[in-house]
Amino acid sequence: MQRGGGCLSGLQRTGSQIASLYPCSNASRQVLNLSGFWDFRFDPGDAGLDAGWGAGFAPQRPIAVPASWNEQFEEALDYLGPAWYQTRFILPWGWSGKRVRLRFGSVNYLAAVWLNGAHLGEHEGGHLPFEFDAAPYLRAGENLLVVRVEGELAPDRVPPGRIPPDPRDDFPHRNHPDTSFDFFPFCGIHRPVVLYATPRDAITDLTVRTELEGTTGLVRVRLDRTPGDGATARLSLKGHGAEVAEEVSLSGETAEIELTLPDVAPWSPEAPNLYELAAELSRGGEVFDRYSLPVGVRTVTVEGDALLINGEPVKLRGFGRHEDFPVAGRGLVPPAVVKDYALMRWVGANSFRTSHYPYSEEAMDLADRLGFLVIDETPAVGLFFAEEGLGRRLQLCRQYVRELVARDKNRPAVILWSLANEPHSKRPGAKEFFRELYGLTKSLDPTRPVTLASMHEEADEAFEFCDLICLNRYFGWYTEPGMLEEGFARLSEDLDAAHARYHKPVIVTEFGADALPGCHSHPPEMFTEEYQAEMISGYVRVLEEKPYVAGQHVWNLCDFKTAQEARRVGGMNLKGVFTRDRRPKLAAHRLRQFWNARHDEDTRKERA
Ligand code: GCB
Repeated sequence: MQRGGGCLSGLQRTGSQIASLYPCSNASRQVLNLSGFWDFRFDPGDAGLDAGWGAGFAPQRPIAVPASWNEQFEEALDYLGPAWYQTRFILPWGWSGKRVRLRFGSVNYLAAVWLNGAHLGEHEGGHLPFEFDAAPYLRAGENLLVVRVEGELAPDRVPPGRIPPDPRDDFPHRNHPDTSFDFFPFCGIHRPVVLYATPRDAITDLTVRTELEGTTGLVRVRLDRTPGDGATARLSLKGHGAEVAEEVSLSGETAEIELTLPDVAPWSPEAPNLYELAAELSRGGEVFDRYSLPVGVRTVTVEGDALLINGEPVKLRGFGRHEDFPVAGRGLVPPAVVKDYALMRWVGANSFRTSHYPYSEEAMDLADRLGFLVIDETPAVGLFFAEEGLGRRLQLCRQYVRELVARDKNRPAVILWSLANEPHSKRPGAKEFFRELYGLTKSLDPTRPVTLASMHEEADEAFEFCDLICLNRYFGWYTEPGMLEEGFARLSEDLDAAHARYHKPVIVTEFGADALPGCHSHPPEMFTEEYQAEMISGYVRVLEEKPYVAGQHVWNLCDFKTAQEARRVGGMNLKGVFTRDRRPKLAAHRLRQFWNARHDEDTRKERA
């Protein structure tokens, strides 16, 4: 299929707004989920804008929302847009006069949105939510929502693609589609689209920060609301046999309230205790808006060589992962979310990194409930620092940090922000770039350590702006191929050197080997299940010996789809310890032996 150019220059650029609180239904709020089968059409000649498809178009075929389009239609695997979606819905009874917002969980990569022919605006970047004020454009009865999606790869986008080859490189690395990263650039509406109604006078945000003082939990909450007349804000925390509440009168748009929980039940991976925080706004004794949020009381700190949760050192054991599932692509598949947590539990993992972009809010909710520790990563993967387009890439990264922190700031499971994966940060511009992103992240959330994952063996200037350092390592695979013992020795030396250079805790955020399921050899050879199992076991042994290593994340939980290239059999990265359809390879069993003491302990607790 031919590719379209994809430029929205003909449109007035009106931005979307940052989305924070996940929409909910209660006595003052309602949600209309628009997931389902929408009308769809490809637009390879990019004719839709001039033809006015924003006001509605002649449908070509149905498509499932949420899901990527690439695996739903066989001729569209590597088609990256533009494409058009539309759906009709009836405005629920009683919504006129309310504050109504249209919220997208994730559209990859560029979304332009029309409601009843009016252009609401655009959003750039996948994996993060955005929303629009829909109220002025809604009609009683039937409404038409149209979305144009475009996912072309370009050097000034993040993540970037189609990067001009370096003329000094005499054997340039080629892949198709031409990504700067190693996962398939799936396109489409990937997470639920909802319309939600609140009163006009409404709570717009809650920011929760927790501290522990001995056995007492302190919960500081900032409440934001729409501009309005004076009101009373009441906050209560309930759970684990306790209920505490505070009230303040509110004349402006924010209130700061502190709640104290004596004998708190802290949140931890072993006991992911959650309290229900209920916020209410009232006037004259009548409650007119309310919102509830699960809250886990816990602290995260870095001290010397250790990462501490609630003052206790923790060692992360887990995986880098992908949102990737047959047919749905990068679209939300709730049963796969449940399954992946079950597989991680089965292996004995306590953590994962949202490599290489933020995962769905639905998946993050489960991490909070199940007690997984999460390194929450922005979509900044494959960054390069050539001058051209650098300003734009920085602007996008800043936007992603703001959107990510707004979305996930209240989650106890999120213990670290990761600013990027494997930036090509040896260029001079990289240092200032990360100084700025680190400063921004700390200003938005001073409570969590900040990091990024690097592939560099020599000094990485970007680590100057990290509270702990994350290394991706493939000795015995990309280097020392077929020579496991040499690989383990280099790993050991490399880690000691990195620790001596930075004096910060180290997390090895990637290590692993491709294994074709069912391919065996003795002695172990590359691409066999034995080689993968031996390599992972050898790494775990080295990592367990280093006191400053605060975490080990195997790459990857499951095999995943990627761009086609000579190293990737069948367009797949086969470093999963489970297959793409979630069957274990030898390495999964081997890891379980290493990590299962923890798993058995968890199972005993669950059964008790
Ligand atoms: C890496 C990247 C990851 C790749 C992996 C690999 O360093 O961070 O995205 O998939 O290596 O398998 O090559």
